[in-house]
Amino acid sequence: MSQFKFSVGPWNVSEGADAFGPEVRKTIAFAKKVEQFKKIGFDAVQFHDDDVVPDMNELTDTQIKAKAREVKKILSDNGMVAEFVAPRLWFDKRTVDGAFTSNSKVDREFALWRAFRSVDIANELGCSMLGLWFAREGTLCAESKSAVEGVKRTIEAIDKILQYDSKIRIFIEPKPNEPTDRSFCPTMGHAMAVSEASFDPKRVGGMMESAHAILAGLDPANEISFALAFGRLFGVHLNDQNGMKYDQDKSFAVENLRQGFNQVKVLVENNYGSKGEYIGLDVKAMRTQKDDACYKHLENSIKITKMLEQKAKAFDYALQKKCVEERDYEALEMYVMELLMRG
Ligand code: XUL
Ligand code: MN
Repeated sequence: MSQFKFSVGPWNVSEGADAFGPEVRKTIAFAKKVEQFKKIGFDAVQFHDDDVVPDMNELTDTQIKAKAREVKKILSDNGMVAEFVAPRLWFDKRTVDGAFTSNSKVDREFALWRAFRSVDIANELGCSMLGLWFAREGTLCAESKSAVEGVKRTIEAIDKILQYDSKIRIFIEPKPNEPTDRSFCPTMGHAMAVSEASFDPKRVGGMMESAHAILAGLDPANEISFALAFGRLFGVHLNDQNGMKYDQDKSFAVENLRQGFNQVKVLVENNYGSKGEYIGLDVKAMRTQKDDACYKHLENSIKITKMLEQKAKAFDYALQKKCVEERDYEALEMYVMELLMRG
């Protein structure tokens, strides 16, 4: 039995296009994906605002809410709920130079409009979480923006969202780079500082993505721990990453098994999930996957998480205590290796 419930985004089953080549798999309708997600073992779906309401820039507030209600019905029909809604603040022409931190006032206003509509969509879907991944909040040309102003504008925007809806909770999903070069909010430490500076810190938390932590040269389990120490880990995106390259979103723990184990271990130790939090996955199928095997990365990631959960639950804390008392960390390390390698 697992203590965890899992969530997934519709973008995690994609057509496989990348920066160097076109789509390689057929498009699967949203309702079909939801049906399959449930079969695989997911309980919740993560959304971008326009995953719920395509072409939302062309619609009125009333039309946006009506479309969100249609999506809510698809979720309910499949026994699923929504985990969060994240405004897609990186695709539109008006977000070319960033969103909340754009140098253009009109563009900053557009970004806030999307954030407010995302809150409306979340309310229609029956969830109270807004996700902020600051894709372009930073610089490509270091001298093009003031980083001081950038951080202040980020906090101001968060305060406006908190004021727009007294129930909404916001998570920041930090990432150091890609597509921007230098992010204004690259790590969980930055996310917690922004939270602390906001108008209602208990409503602003962090979401840790393993690949993003690795891209920052940090340990994902310690990034999780940092947010937990503040009581503000609102979500996770478990996945994996082979070194500091482009963002890979590999299946969880397939590259860094011990790091994967330690992420699950700290979640288990801190009773993650007891306040309704999900183990969110943000994993991408390899471009080489064929149509009929395009959910395998999700199935594998759930399976690996549950296997590591069993390992974490079998962890011998008495042995750890003895090793710590004797300061024999070689013995402790070898114990972890044996725990992970035995069947
Ligand atoms: C980007 C990333 C996003 C967010 C949601 O690297 O992880 O998919 O998780 O906007
Ligand atoms: Mn993510």
